[in-house]
Amino acid sequence: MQAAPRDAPEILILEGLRPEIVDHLSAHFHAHRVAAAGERDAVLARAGPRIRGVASAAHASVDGALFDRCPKLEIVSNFGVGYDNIDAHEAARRGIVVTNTPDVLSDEVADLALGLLLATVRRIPQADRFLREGHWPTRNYPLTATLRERRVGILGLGRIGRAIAARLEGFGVEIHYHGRRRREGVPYAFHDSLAGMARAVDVLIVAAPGGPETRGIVDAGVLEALGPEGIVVNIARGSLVDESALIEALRSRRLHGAGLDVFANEPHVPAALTALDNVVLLPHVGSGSVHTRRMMAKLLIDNMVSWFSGKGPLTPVPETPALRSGRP
Ligand code: 8YV
Repeated sequence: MQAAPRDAPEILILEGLRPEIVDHLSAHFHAHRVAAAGERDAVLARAGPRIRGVASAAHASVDGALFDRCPKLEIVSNFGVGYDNIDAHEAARRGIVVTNTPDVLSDEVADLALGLLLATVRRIPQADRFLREGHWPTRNYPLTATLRERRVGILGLGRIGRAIAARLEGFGVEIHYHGRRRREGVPYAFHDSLAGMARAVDVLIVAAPGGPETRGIVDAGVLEALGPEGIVVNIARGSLVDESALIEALRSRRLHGAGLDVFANEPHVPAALTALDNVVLLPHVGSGSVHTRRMMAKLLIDNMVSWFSGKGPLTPVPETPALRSGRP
């Protein structure tokens, strides 16, 4: 791997980024790597005052404490479309640009959402286990619930939500959505309250951003409103769902099932959840194909390179002021 030019900016690569990304960034920049959270302090003590860029990923928090230690920081480039790990308002207040990786992962995550939905409704992993355990010669696999005649509500009709809706159209289900605002030119039923949508549907797909505004909004009341045939699929962030209420609803069969790719305290998943038979659980793999992770890595690096070549960031988050982002 080529070495960075002598006058290249110094950057910090936070925990959780894969070695290929570290190698690529190291070819463009003088990179200081924090391989595990415990190393952060020592790396910042050594290099913090010279750091101009930060590369981050989902579980690495980027906040005022980090900004204080990197007074020359200009840009935070995040690996992932979700950036609830970053205090983007505080970054904006300090004139620091934040970028994420939108669009390149929407189709991949939407594919997985549909996979999780089908796996949950038709109990695909459970059927696979049944066959492997040798039960088929002695009895038939029990009949399952169906996607037929279901009404699906999408929480958050952003890029990923729309990609999910486009796929759902092919499944012949009724599509509803709830979000901060009604989307123009969208043929799906809009609900101005989440509880209202939950009463109208029996599948809830969570596709809205994490962060303080959405914390715990899928609460006991919403789960109750979905009803005993209700299914929850979450490919967004675990923080949106009251996990204890979800476990209780699933355990008491007041909710039929759940397909979860994300959890409140990743990578730790409560034993109360793994003990249940009416859930399909994945280790946060929504965007996790070789193809899509490569595209996300490229966009993280391109944002950083573009910024330091004076061309502005490619995909700044909405909190980043237009002036700093180079947008008109
Ligand atoms: C990544 C994600 O797994 O894009 C996101 O918001 O959650 C996922 O695509 C994650 O960001 C990896 O750090």
